[in-house]
Amino acid sequence: MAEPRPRVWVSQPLFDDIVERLGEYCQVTAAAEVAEYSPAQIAAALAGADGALVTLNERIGAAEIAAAARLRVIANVGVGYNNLDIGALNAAGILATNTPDVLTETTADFGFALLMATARRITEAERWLREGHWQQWSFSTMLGADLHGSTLGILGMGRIGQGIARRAAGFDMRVLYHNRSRLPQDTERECRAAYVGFDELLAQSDHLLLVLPYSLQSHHIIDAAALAQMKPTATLVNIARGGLVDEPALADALAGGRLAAAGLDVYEGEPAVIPELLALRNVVLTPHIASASLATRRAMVSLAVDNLIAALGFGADAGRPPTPVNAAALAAAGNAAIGKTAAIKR
Ligand code: 8YV
Repeated sequence: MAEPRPRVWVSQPLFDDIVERLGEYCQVTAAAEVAEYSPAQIAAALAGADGALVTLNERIGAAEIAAAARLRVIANVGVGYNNLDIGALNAAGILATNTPDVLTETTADFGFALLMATARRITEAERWLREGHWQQWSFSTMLGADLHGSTLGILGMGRIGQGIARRAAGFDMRVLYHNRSRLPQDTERECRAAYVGFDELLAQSDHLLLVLPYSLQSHHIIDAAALAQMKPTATLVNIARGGLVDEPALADALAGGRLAAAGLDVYEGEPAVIPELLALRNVVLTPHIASASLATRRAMVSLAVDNLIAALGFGADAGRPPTPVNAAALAAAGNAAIGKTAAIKR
């Protein structure tokens, strides 16, 4: 008798024509509508699955995989994977994959767009105009901050941070960065970026962009004390994860004139945004869309599908998913054949 085909759960509607590729190898259960799941619903969906394709909406930890005896791989559609408890997945021998690289340039574009909208008050100005406040042209309307000639600080200098630094050169900005580890000198030269300590980054930046992964260590890295070290004329832009910022402290600094403006694409309790931020005029708020160009979102789903197919042992890359997250940890634990082959490929 033929082996039963692996079962795969797709948690949200993605692009049908791309997700369809899974059907060649797997039995697919895909959400027909955007869904918000309780932990119990996620656990139930994973219980009979061999693989899952999920987004940042689905938080998966020990409880959600406790009954998932067959589960071998979770393919996350996104480069950030703080929705997954990697320790719990390691312990259960489950591979996680993410979608780096394919979203780098699109996300860096957006970081710059949000920075410009924030510094030059673009959305605030439009709102003001639409509300009928523009009665007469005036020299002092919507005065903002320049990008050219200013100092751009980048906190988190991975692929996306480097993409932003490369763009900043076109605006004649001085670029400073802080990162867990310093970049090789040739990369620093290519990005025209200088490494500084965290405190110096805060103190010197005219515009500070957050592009670092969220973890327990980076939780509220921008808190009241960090904000107090920034220039009162500075702008803060967050395209990484909401949990990096203490949002009430940010709202307080913005309301009190201790920070000029903020551009936020991500929120600690998203999709909820705290009322203190919603009430402010000097904040640009977007709904977590930094990677949302059609081409890039399609590429992300396609890479996640490739990961899933390969991790389940099919296709040209069988056993070697292109972008594993915890393959090395699984291999070190001698836990999964997938882990070993994927680690070698990386
Ligand atoms: C994704 C993101 O849209 O890649 C990331 O980490 O935050 C976004 O680009 C999101 O993860 C979708 O699940």
